Amino acid sequence: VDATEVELLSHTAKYSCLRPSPLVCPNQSLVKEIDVIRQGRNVEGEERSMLSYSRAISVCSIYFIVLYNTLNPSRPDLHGLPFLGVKILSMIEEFLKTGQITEAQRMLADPRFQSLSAFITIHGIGPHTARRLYDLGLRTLEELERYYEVKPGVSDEETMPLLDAEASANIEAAGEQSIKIGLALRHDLGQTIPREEVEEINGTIMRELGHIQKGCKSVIAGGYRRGKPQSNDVDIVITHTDWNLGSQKVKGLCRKLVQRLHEQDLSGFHEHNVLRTHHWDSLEKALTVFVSRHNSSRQNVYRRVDLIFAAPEVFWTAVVGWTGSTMFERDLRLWAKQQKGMKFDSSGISRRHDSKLYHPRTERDVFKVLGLVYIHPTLRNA
Ligand code: TTP
Ligand code: MN
Ligand code: MN
Ligand code: MN
Repeated sequence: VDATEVELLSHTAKYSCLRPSPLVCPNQSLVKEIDVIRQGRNVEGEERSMLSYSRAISVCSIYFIVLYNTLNPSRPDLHGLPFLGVKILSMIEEFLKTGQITEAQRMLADPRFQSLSAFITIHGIGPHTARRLYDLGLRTLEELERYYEVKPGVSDEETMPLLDAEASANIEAAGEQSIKIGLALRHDLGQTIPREEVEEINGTIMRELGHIQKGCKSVIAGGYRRGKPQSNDVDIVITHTDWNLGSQKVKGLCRKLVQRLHEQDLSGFHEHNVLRTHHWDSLEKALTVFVSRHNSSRQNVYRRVDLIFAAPEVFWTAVVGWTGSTMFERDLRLWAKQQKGMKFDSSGISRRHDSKLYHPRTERDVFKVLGLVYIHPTLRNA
């Protein structure tokens, strides 16, 4: 990488949606180290600082910047790149010299960091709740189980009643219920899901959906679509194939499908839209726990499944919005707003000055509407 290339890079580096980001970058161990610091900021609720580290990671992941390589002893000059401030540059410098970053090592050894990091692995616990629990004196997941009176592995409906309408209306109660579910199922939900099983879960769900409404189709989005060999959950975006009447046909389907999955004993516990207080978009969706019977020789496994319903006019927008990565999505929104005078989210694309709506018919159309060069899903791992 020479000076002119760095200059070119600094333009595309500002928006990760302008450049290809493969799953694995050549600076993986550096990225891992910076990610510890990012996580530290995350659990402490320091969002601005966390975002700075996320951006630094994203820039360090640009695949043709090989920061350290025995075959490439002359390192590129990083000073021309955005998002790499004095502090992060000195950390990178330290890493290149010693293979470690002191602050990351200090963080890993910090008991508070260890507890908070463990707590947020639980479905339903975010950084804010994690800190609240820590302040109550709780330190380990076993202590959380006792605090919430959850028996590990026990997850039948007697001990884990379904969220009723009343609980759903009460965010506090719903939040607590999510945490109880998350704790009871933590050993299952902590396991990643292989691609083959992701596909099978999609197949089962679409078969069930077919009994309620014919003519629907789905795309598996999320990390699966970006090529991850193992996913933490399954994200399925669903629409109807009839461009003109589909919008009517998907309305209310989410609730019906969740109901049916439940009747078929396929959906363990549903928490309809209760997990997050702020939503990224206005699409109908269900964040569920699904009973997967993937391998007959194995026991049932609980899996997190997100079901997202979109009208045909916004289906591809929703697919792009739910494919991620989170950084790629963030930059799509920023790019649309800052460079195109448009608004992008998973539920639609519009022009700011007159609110004109765009209805892309393909994924490539989504990129075209936003004035972007198409980037394949497997290269959106910013
Ligand atoms: P996630 O399922 O949280 O993450 P992921 O699929 O990239 O990775 P994994 O599940 O293996 O950990 O989110 C999928 C994408 O959906 C994410 O990149 C951004 C988008 N998204 C929304 O649009 N709205 C939401 O509420 C969430 C949680 C995600
Ligand atoms: Mn969590
Ligand atoms: Mn996912
Ligand atoms: Mn998800």
